[in-house]
Amino acid sequence: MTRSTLNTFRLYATGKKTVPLTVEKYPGFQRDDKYKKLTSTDVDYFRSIVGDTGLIYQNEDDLEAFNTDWMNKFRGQSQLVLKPKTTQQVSDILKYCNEQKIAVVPQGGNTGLVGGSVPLFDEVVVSLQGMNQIRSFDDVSGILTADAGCVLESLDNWLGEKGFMMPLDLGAKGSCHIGGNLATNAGGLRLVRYGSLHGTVLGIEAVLPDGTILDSMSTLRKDNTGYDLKQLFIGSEGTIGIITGISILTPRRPSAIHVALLGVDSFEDVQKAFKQSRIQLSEILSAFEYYDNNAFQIFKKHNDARSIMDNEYPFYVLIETSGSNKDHDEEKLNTYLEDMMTDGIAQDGVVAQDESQSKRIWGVREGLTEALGKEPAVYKYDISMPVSKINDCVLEMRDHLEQGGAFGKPDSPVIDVVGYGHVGDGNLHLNIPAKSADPRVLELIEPFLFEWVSKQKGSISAEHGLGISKNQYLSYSKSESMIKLMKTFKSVLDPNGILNPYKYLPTK
Ligand code: FAD
Ligand code: 2HG
Ligand code: ZN
Repeated sequence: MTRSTLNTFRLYATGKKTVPLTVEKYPGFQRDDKYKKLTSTDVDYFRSIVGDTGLIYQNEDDLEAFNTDWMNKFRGQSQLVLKPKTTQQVSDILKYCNEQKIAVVPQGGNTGLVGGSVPLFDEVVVSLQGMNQIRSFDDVSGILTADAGCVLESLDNWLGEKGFMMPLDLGAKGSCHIGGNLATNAGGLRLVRYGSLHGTVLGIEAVLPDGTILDSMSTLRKDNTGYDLKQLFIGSEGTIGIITGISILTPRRPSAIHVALLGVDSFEDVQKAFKQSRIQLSEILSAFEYYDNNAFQIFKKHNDARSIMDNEYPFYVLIETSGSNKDHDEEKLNTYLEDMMTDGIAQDGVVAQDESQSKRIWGVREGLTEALGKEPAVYKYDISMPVSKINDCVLEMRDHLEQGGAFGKPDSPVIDVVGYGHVGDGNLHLNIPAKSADPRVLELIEPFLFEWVSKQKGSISAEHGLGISKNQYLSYSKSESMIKLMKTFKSVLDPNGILNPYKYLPTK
């Protein structure tokens, strides 16, 4: 690929950092000329659909938040954001874009971590933030239907008043949309208990690129009639349709929640603690998370963290139980913790005594992403593998970077290699903070890491998706014939390739 035609290195000042354009930072992308450049006639047409207040056009200040991703790592150049309020408006927009061959980026809460939610060039952003109404709730079955633009935390709070909860939870809950969660097949902190969205989502409403409204808003738990088309949209990252509505099975909100933190000496012991938690806590276990001490040091660097424990340990394990009988759950958790300490598996253990202590314990785990984001640069990997390999991956990456001369000395470009994640799901978040975004560091990490993951028969993207960060590496996790079939699906559903171009599937 040739270098982008935009030759001037434009910098754009956001709140804290200066974010270069993605196409300047990662040369090699080129705008595909098959996509039409916007004209004033197009903008007038869109205005006729969404009205004056439903669009942002050529206003750099207002466009900035839609062009720049959460990490301040990717920045596109869209001149137009559309904010439809109804499914029909989404349909009218896509129909026109398809006819005119105007490229589109669907956007939810823009908290994605793989650059999928922002444009590269001048793609039109279709933001779902104006579609945020709850449609129905059945308190017998616990089935919720809602617009795709509802914020996850708002849905959870709304359900909370009715004694229910959302079956997924993540650090970005205050901003991410349920539609974005489906589009990325987000996993999060409680997947170990409530399972993946492939199981809890019962139906979707989506608009295809040609404007067809696919109404599959089933509220049935059982429905074996034909191909389960909704599954194709879960994790499709805005490449085959815009999700406008969702139907989801929500569990009862547990009345007794307990949170504990363990200090552990080795990853072997983290695994032992996990194995035992499934035996002793079994049906009340709702989260089993870990972070290493290096990750904790980065958290402390950026937070005024009062210590939860007196000493520090190589690894920390966060355990949450959710049940309906406080005394019973407390007894189970205390016995488990006592056993962990007696058996020498945990060196220390703390159980939160009230909600504020629970929040403090969760705050460290959930705050790691934000803390790492405050480092000058961070290479972020979201991979899955057998649980036993999780820490090997961190250690081997440290060695590899050290041998490559990028880590271990005061003047090394890499600050640290840290690991944390969802142990219960075999999901490691490997983060490598660095003094700057340095191509030599990136060349050392990739494809070394993907080869390593592939050897373990793991996945190069466990829960964050592919976006623009991982699409070229898909073959490390999927066979040639699977990728070919994926490309066939894409071309059938989006023959003009207008939806989220340059991303998700390999372009090379
Ligand atoms: P966006 O970022 O706006 O979009 C993500 C992708 O989905 C893009 O490709 C976009 O085009 C597409 N998309 C969005 N909405 C739609 C729609 N309605 N129809 C079709 N396509 C659409 N992820 C996890 O899996 N687990 C975690 O624990 C987790 N924790 C996080 C913690 C923090 C602090 C942050 C910042 C992110 C975290 N994430 C996590 C990543 C991110 O929050 C999730 O991927 C989330 O599901 C994205 O939702 P969103 O609404 O922000 O989508
Ligand atoms: C989490 O589990 C998120 O906290 C973000 O998936 C992971 O920061 C990351 O790499
Ligand atoms: Zn995660």
